[in-house]
Amino acid sequence: MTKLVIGGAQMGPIQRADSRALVIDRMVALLERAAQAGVEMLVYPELALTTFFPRWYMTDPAEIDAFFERDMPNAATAPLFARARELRIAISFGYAELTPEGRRFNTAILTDRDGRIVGKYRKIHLPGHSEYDPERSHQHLEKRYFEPGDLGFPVWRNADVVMGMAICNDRRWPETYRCLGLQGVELIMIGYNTPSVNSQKGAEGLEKRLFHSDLSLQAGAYQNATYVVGVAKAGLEDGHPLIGGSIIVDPDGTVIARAKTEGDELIVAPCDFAACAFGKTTIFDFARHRRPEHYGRITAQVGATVEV
Ligand code: CDT
Repeated sequence: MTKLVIGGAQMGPIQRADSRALVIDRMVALLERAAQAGVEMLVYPELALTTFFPRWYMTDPAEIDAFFERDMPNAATAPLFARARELRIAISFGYAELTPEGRRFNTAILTDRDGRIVGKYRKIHLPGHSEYDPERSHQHLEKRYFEPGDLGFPVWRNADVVMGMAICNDRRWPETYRCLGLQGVELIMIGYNTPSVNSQKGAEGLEKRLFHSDLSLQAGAYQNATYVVGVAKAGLEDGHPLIGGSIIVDPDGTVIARAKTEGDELIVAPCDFAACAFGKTTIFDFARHRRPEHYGRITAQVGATVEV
């Protein structure tokens, strides 16, 4: 069975004025540190190339387009792909995708260890709202700038491991992990940008925000007997705080690496994918224990209905 050293490249804040070149330099620096640590698969955050722009209400298409990538790789990201290929490190990172047809997605790509893109995922669970909301302490306009992903939850065999991706809010939904689990996933990579403040519940506090992140990632790992890597973009972006708390979780649900800062920081864990087999063949042996004949509501219904 395969062993792979997995890294999480937590990124500190990216200010609105920061250029793509500056961000790529930081990503390459993290890649170099990862190579020193023997990392073979490195995971970067959601929307890794820009600030978390859905916090701003924008109407000017040119202003919005400036945050999106039309091609991947492109001139700005080429040095990252080239260095990853030289170092033989597979990478995944998130970015805002503008397709040739003018569609906009919150996207993550996956490369193999030769720097070729082998996978693409488009975020399915888009949180927030689409119009300016004066009731909130800050805006979260993902529903304004993106459409829901149209690629489902695919997996890829990469470096001999069954890998899947999800993005930020997807990590709070058990459906995400189970769709991947049903394809035998062994490593789920999830980048995130999570505001440190709940815009609708200011008293919630940072500790609870971090707890909910851990809870979701650990439950997803345990219940599907898979490694999960959650990687933050963290810190103060133009006065708006984002949580850190990047972690690597083993298939038992145990945290085996954790970031300590809210800055650019590498977390590393040697992962033995043989460890996925126990859960997948015992308590979470889906073929023996699942009862899909009772799960119809999961796909037939969106909101909860009270029928009693
Ligand atoms: N980026 C992202 O998906 N963030 C959400 C914040 C939700 S609050 C509207 C998250 O789930 O962390």
